[in-house]
Amino acid sequence: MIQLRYPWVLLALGQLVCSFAVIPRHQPDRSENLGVRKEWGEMLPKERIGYTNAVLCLQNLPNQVPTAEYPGVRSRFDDFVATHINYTLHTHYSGLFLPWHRRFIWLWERALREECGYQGYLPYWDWPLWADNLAASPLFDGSETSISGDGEYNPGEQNMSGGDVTLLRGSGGGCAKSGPFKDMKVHMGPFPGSLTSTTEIPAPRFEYNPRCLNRSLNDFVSSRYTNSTLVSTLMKASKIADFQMVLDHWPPREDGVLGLHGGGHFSIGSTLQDLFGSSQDPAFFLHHSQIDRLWAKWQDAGANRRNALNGTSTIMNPPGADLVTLNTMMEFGYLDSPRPVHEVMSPLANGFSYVYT
Ligand SMILES: *[C@@H]1O[C@H](CO)[C@@H](O)[C@H](O)[C@H]1NC(C)=O
Ligand SMILES: *[C@@H]1O[C@H](CO)[C@@H](O)[C@H](O)[C@H]1NC(C)=O
Ligand SMILES: *[C@@H]1O[C@H](CO)[C@@H](O)[C@H](O)[C@H]1NC(C)=O
Ligand SMILES: *[C@@H]1O[C@H](CO)[C@@H](O)[C@H](O)[C@H]1NC(C)=O
Ligand SMILES: *[C@@H]1O[C@H](CO)[C@@H](O)[C@H](O)[C@H]1NC(C)=O
Ligand SMILES: [Cu+2]
Repeated sequence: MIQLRYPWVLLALGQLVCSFAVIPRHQPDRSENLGVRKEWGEMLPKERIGYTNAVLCLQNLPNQVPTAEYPGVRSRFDDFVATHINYTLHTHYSGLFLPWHRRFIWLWERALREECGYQGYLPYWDWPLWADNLAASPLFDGSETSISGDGEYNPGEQNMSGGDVTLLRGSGGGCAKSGPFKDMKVHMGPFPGSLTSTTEIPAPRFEYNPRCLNRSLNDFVSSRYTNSTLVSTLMKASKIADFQMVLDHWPPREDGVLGLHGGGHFSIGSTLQDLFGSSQDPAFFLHHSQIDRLWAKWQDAGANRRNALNGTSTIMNPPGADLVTLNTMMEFGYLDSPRPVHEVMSPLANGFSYVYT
């Protein structure tokens, strides 16, 4: 048995949480066309191929993050990988999780459109539709119109255990066998499963370590941790602290021990499971699009939700960490200038102009 990665590891660390509630003010930005982000299965086959071709295009464009300082960065795609690694310790299990990832995936969508000629918008992975059979989903069926499916069967892949919970191994555990990302290389990681510091990015940091996209579809995990019951529990949260808890299972609960966020990461294989390096699996952006979608719908569904925040700007909210407010600045390294949290609280303001189906 190997130790489960981040959802368990982090339980050892302390926490401190807090929250804000501000009156919603929600003005659509009329200066841009409205983008409609669709579920993968709703997109036409040629639209799906348009998306995956644009991702492959980013993997072939030159990086802007300097390789001299960040040796693993070899493409424009890797600019996003290094940025995610660089800010992981601020933007996960913290008050910045939702706001930071909203802008991060929007920057990704913009790069696909502006640098690779993608005509559509960011798709999302609606977990419950396929939670009982990932391999049958249009996302992970391994066809040319998927985002690649299962990996080669790896007899060495182990069940995972943490606390008193065991997750059975998935059906792959090796390189993605087919589909558009069969031959892609990830360049950074893997990162250790245990977090030993909340302030230092662990080795291998930004080292160059080329390998394949590693997949292991895992219906055991998806059916228990990304199903419709959990999504409806999420949407019934009355406070942002509860919403974040159902996403990230804090504190641990038997009926949702990974949280929906961790559940998605653990459903697809070791590349997506890596807390720091997970954005190397193209499924990352569709997973986070779904998280952003549910947050946007939740924000729309009640007074005082639009600007609600809870947590600090450090992973696991250790005592003494800075509380996140609407004026907290978020950093994006080489991808964007720093942005205050208040700029991202609506998908229809401050340069954002998108809705979800
Ligand atoms: C954040 O949420 C937690 C859990 O509900 C709560 O105890 C805490 O008071 C909140 N923080 C603030 C500042 O409201
Ligand atoms: C995983 O756990 C199941 C159920 O306990 C068991 O049947 C199986 O042998 C285990 N597999 C491995 C690889 O440990
Ligand atoms: C896939 O990931 C697993 C878990 O980290 C690892 O044991 C295995 O060697 C990897 N397979 C390949 C082909 O990279
Ligand atoms: C979702 O999973 C939980 C366990 O995590 C289970 O209690 C519930 O029945 C499941 N719901 C569906 C629709 O499968
Ligand atoms: C990493 O973060 C530091 C501190 O904000 C910043 O100076 C640096 O440019 C960032 N690097 C990347 C690749 O994002
Ligand atoms: Cu992330």
